[in-house]
Amino acid sequence: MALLSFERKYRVPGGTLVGGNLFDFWVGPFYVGFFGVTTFFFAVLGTALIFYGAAMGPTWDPWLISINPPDVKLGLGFAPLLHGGLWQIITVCAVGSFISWALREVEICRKLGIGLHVPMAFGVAIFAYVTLVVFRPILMGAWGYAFPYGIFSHLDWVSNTGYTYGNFHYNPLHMIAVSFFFTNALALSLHGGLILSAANPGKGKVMKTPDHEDTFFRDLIGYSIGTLGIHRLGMLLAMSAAFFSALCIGVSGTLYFGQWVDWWSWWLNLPIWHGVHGGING
Ligand code: 07D
Ligand code: 07D
Ligand code: U10
Repeated sequence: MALLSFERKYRVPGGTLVGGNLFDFWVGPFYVGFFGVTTFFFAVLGTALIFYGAAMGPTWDPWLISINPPDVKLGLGFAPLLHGGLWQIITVCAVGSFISWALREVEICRKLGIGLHVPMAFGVAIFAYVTLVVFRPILMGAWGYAFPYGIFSHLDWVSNTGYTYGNFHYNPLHMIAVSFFFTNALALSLHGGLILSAANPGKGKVMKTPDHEDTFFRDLIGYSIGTLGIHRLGMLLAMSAAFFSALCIGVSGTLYFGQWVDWWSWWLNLPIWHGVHGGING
């Protein structure tokens, strides 16, 4: 079915979670719905507050604008507007708009009668963000441990926070997250490459089929995960990457306080070689 006639068939009332038919309409290509209104409200307010904070700050250089969380000394209290209060309201707006966006995705899925996989996947990204700016600061006792809203300043935060725990690369959950990110890129490039290779066999030749795709990987590595399977794998890899990211930072400063390299002493202390003359520990 052509896109425009499909849209006419599907653009009918129903499937909303909140608001009944009240916001059940489209503006141009965008479905609105109750959560479109709340997304719009939070996003406009949050962005306006970032501009207000920039106007109060020392620079309009987009790389350097930074809306900072309150000082660690404040703990978990409300901060004065220009000393972290703006950051707190902007954080409420960000969480509000991300969750609204996910619920708007849910409403669109319900209208179309498809599964909720896309909002579930986005939910993991939201979980990572909320871990950084809400869960971890609460567990550590101060909003000041969250990251600042600025392009360069948030990079400084990542670097400083990393070195607070020595070499962050030794964080085993960071290793798992990084490996999932790398595997995700490998899987997407293999998948994109395979589909394009079957779709483009060369000028004047007929497009190839999923049988060709299956056979390529059977010939190459002895196994094909299949046309549906590769999408399941992709979703799993991507969600795991963000999930283990949330865990790796979530435990730093809440469950684990030392240098990550020291965490590995359990390995050196395994009875197999611990205290063995000439072994790892001398
Ligand atoms: C391509 C989809 C489009 C989204 C884009 C981002 C804004 C911010 C606001 C100035 C893949 C739009 C940007 C709305 C403007 C203000 C106040 C997604 C695509 C194009 N980061 N980060 C970037 C965010 C964190 C890190 C770029 C957001 C953590 C490193 C962009 C968040 C940590 C590097 C950006 C967030 C961290 C970046 C490109 C939220 C660990 C880079 C992003 C809400 C996760 C890279 C100068 C991109 C860079 C980069 C946005 C959180 C680390 C500005 C919105 C605290 C190491 N981050 N980031 O393409 O060039 O995403 O930085 O959590 O090297 Mg970041
Ligand atoms: C949080 C983004 C959520 C976004 C949302 C949507 C808008 C709308 C609108 C475009 C999670 C936002 C949408 C704003 C935009 C329009 C219209 C995603 C989030 C909800 N690290 N490290 C990670 C690597 C080092 C450190 C994660 C690699 C050093 C710290 C990932 C290397 C030190 C933290 C990762 C490396 C260090 C991390 C990030 C290499 C510094 C974190 C991905 C090769 C000296 C962070 C949850 C992520 C984390 C994190 C990768 C190096 C420190 C696994 C590959 C050794 C402190 N690092 N890292 O989490 O886990 O995405 O955050 O060297 O906090 Mg690391
Ligand atoms: C995939 C796929 C596949 C496809 C695909 C794709 C994955 C095989 C079939 C999709 C992939 C691509 C297209 C590739 C490119 C994508 C990326 C690289 C990902 C990153 C994407 C981007 C960077 C683009 C981001 C763009 C966005 C988010 C759009 C920006 C949108 C807006 C600014 C409007 C947002 C809409 C909202 C909030 C809801 C509706 C609201 C409005 C229309 C605005 C008007 C508001 C109202 C009418 C409500 C009134 C509001 C009120 C009362 C509030 C008032 C408040 C005040 C403060 C005034 O696998 O298959 O192909 O294509």
